[in-house]
Amino acid sequence: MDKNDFFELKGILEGCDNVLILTHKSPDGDTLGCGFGLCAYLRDLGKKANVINNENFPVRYNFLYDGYYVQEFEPQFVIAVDVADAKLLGSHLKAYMEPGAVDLCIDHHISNKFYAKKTFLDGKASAAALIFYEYFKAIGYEISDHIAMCLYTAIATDTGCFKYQNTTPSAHMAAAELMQYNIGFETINRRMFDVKSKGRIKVEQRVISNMEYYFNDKCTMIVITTELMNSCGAEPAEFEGLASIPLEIEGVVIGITVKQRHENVFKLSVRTTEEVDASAFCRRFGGGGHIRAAGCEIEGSLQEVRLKVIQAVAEALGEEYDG
Ligand SMILES: [Mn+2]
Repeated sequence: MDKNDFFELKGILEGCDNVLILTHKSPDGDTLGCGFGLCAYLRDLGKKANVINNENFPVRYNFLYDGYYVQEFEPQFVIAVDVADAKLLGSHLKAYMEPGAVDLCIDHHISNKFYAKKTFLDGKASAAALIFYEYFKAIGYEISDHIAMCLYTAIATDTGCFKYQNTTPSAHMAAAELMQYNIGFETINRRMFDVKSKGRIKVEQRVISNMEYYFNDKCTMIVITTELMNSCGAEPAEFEGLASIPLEIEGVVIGITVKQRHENVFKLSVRTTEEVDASAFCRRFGGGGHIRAAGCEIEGSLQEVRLKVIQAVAEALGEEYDG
């Protein structure tokens, strides 16, 4: 995106009113940071705007919506932030999945489906929030501490605290400038990356104690059955993002998380180090993704699924496996 794009975007945002800002389902720091940051900006311009999501806003991000209140108005303009596909809006927002229902989309996913009437896409941005950061800079808008906090949180979370492959010098530079505002970055990072709920610790405890090891510990697998989920007494959200755990063990080249969806349907999340292509691995089962992180769904009983997966791992590692 260049100066002309930002100038065009400025025209659109200054020209609209009664704005509905849509965030994606299972909302993360980027979609919420962009949503509440944009909302604060539009309200500062004297416009009415609300942020909506498929579900309640997660409590762990409550500092992003501290002081936020819903305004009364008839929506005239709909903006989706960090939403690559209208389907990702979630079932409660079905009305906005219709073609032409979203006026503007601001996003950074190269997989964007161009479902909105107008899309501003920067596939190189580590987070959609970087587009807003560059935009505010380009138009000379003085952001508040709150907006700085929203953007920082979005960039930090989408880059896994500046650790993931998608982290860029631009992300670091934006974060460095945002740190100069009163945002409490230390508290944000502690809350986003270090603190876990009691329920979550219980889940991790169960999952780690049941971890399965294969092929001289080069492959680790965790299995999350419905029965385990019910017996932990934890919230569904506390079972998210477990896929990185199998790869935390030294020497592991492929880490697999098997999660029961239905009686005979299991969802696989595969994480790998340099040696194995996760995307190719998941394509065998009709899935896909990135080279280090991919997913697929396999049908069958847990025993059948486990066997299929271990056989596929054996092939990927060039090992022998006779069941
Ligand atoms: Mn994002």
